[in-house]
Amino acid sequence: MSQPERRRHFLKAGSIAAAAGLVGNWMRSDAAAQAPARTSHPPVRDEYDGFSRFKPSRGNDPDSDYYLGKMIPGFRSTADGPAPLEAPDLERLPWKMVRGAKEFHLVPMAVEREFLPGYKMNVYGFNGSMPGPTIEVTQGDRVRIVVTNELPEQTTTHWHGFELPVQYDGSETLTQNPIEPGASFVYEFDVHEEGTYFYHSHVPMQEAFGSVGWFIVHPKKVFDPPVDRDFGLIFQNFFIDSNQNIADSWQMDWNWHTINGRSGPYTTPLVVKHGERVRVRIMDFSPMQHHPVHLHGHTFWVTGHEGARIPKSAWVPRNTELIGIAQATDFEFIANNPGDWMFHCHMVHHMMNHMTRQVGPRIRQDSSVDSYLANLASRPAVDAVRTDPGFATPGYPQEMKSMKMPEAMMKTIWNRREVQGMRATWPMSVMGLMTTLRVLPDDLYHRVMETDAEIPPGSIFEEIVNRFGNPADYQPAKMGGMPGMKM
Ligand SMILES: [Cu+2]
Repeated sequence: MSQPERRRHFLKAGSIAAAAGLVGNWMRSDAAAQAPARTSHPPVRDEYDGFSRFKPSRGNDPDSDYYLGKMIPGFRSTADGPAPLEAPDLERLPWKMVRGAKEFHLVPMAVEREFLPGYKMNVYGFNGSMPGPTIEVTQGDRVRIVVTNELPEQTTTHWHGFELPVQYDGSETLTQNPIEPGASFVYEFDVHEEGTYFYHSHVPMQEAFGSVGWFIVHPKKVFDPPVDRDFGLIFQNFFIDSNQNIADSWQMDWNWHTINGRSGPYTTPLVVKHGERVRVRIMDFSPMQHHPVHLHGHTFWVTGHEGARIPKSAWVPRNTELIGIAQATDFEFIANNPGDWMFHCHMVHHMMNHMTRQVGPRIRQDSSVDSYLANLASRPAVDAVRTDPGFATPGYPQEMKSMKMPEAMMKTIWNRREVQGMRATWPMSVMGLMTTLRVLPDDLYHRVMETDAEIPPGSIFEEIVNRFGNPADYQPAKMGGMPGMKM
């Protein structure tokens, strides 16, 4: 059993009684059942200078601390300490206190990472994972990181952004000798800073191969207002030829794109409760590409780059933020708009997987674009079963076709708690550097994340439309005519 399966199995026994009760509520259509229940949160003020945490709103006075939810407190109290980082699909690196330092063991190694179900790619990572496991400490900690090289070649590990004694900086040959295969090197330093950092190999080709991981430092004094949820997403690009499963780090082009080591639609949605204060930390560890990261349905504040939260007077409201290579950006928003929202890099080639198989000539060989433009009725037919006829300039139309999504792949994509109740067709549009932000009222959050109730595709989304949208204009998902898609 995978970890999510074990969790579902474990939860099943305890949730049968609760689920039976929920089904009753679920089927009712009276006003009381429709009202969002917020019983699991302590009471908070819903309105601040015209900004409601439970209504999408541009707010009122732009000079107000509460404009666009800027300083709207979360449900979490500062006394609870900082929210732990959630990096979907990545583990946290355990530590033990040894001689006054938090001691971590990090192992650079070759890793097989399943970008999509059935697409197992050979890359470099740490401790069996690409990206590596998250190091999470508190400002003021002393850390000792024992790095044992299990790569077939020399390496060093760099602690990106830290102000530390130079002999621990991990710059190969500049500050230390390379760590030979099988050998270890011990890094030890005090962590003065706070914020969003990461570690990576300092050998360029190893970086291009994926050797990176989060190094998150929580501030000693919790920021006010604290966030309820704290997510970390690492964006990466690879070139992996159509008949290969080994990344080619010499290429100047990139056809596979991952967030925390998975490509959409296998990226795991960020699921939050309606009204929560959410921080997302995004880091671009692509070899050669910047990413304009765009969130639908919300306006977020850019609250920091690399280090800790910057003064609120310097926060900038955005819908899209360009994140450069090796840069980390933090943003915060109030999840005040229920729904399943696209959250993605806006570069079109980054919104697809393995695009060499998906567009243009491979499915429309021998079709002339010119003749189509001269006569729009003569649209060339799509041949989705044609196999790799070669490269030519893509023609019209430009709709992506023939991404193979066999039944086993679809089952794996759907067999995750976080996607339950999304529209049946959602996997067709969430690809490459794309994921989803799900903002759910408390009762629906409970149903998706904390019970093992049967949740039909589309049911949670439809319920949100019923409560917050206009059900008369809602279009249920059409399941016919999608190539390769069997559900
Ligand atoms: Cu991009």
